[in-house]
Amino acid sequence: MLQPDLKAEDIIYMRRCLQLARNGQQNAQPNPMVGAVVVCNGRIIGEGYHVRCGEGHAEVNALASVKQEDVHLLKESTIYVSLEPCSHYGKTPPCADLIISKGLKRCVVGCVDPFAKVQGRGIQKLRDAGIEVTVGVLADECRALNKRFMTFHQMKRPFVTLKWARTRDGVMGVKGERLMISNTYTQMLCHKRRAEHQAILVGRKTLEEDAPSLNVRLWSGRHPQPVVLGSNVKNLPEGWWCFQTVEEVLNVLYERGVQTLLVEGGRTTLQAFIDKGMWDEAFVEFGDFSWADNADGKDCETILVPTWKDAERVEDEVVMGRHIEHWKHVAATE
Ligand code: AOF
Ligand code: ZN
Repeated sequence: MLQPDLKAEDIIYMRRCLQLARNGQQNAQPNPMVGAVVVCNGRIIGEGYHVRCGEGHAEVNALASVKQEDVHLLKESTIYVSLEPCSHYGKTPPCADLIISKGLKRCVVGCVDPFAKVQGRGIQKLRDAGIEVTVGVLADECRALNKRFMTFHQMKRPFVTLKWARTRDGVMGVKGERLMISNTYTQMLCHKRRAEHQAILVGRKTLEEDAPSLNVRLWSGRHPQPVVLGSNVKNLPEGWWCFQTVEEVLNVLYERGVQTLLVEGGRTTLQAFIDKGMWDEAFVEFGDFSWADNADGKDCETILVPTWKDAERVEDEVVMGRHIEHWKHVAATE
């Protein structure tokens, strides 16, 4: 439902903010992706986005892009920002102060910044300075764009992504054997996924039996921090972190500022996160065979996929004919 005072042009310019914000996909993290547009009488006179963590925020870049001959128009202009302008001194000075000093007339905000040092204070600062502020234009889309950042700050834990591969008949693994379900293409995607997370976790059994390296080899990007869940872990590799419970994992990662966690199994570990309701998205790769057809009458003990509820299917990713189902936890924050 549209807010009664929502103007059609506000939606158009907020869409532009969202589009600009997405340009920060690779380098803005762990900061959010944010876009900003400066508009005077139906004309965009400046725009920008948050390019890289540590550098200028979207508003700074948008205001810096206004041409010298248009600077006098700022007093009649509206600045659109997909996230509330900040009010704190972080790596950069507060954007709310900049907007006030430039004398803008109006500010349209997509959604409130959940970061504890901001949380509405940027909006308040602008209002106190006499700037007309509209909040909540395309709010759901603005929040969804930064779902990881939002979850981290609102839930005070990392955004948790689960990942597993299964045969058509629901087998994830076979005791005493290595069951290969992924192919070259889906492995590449899996490494891309790793590069998109700050930490990656497996259970003690997976570490001891498979000795996975959990790094990014088939894609280019940063290696996530490897973590193992379990007690009495033997031969913990150098640089790995080890925690005993799901709660401990999430608390410590939050304290250390880790916003995203990829859980790659095995079944017991995945089920532990599901049972605690501590997951946000899941990627399930479907292999192109059934275990039963390939078992050749072998009497092996199979490990079946985890069971869950509150899971909603979003969309499939198809990689060279392989389906990777994408699910989200319906209780999760958007
Ligand atoms: C904005 N506009 O474009 C972004 C904001 O360390 P800093 O100075 O970069 O501040 C990071 C925090 O600022 C981040 O956690 C989030 O609350 C906010 N991000 N704010 O006004 C932007 N990227
Ligand atoms: Zn800012």
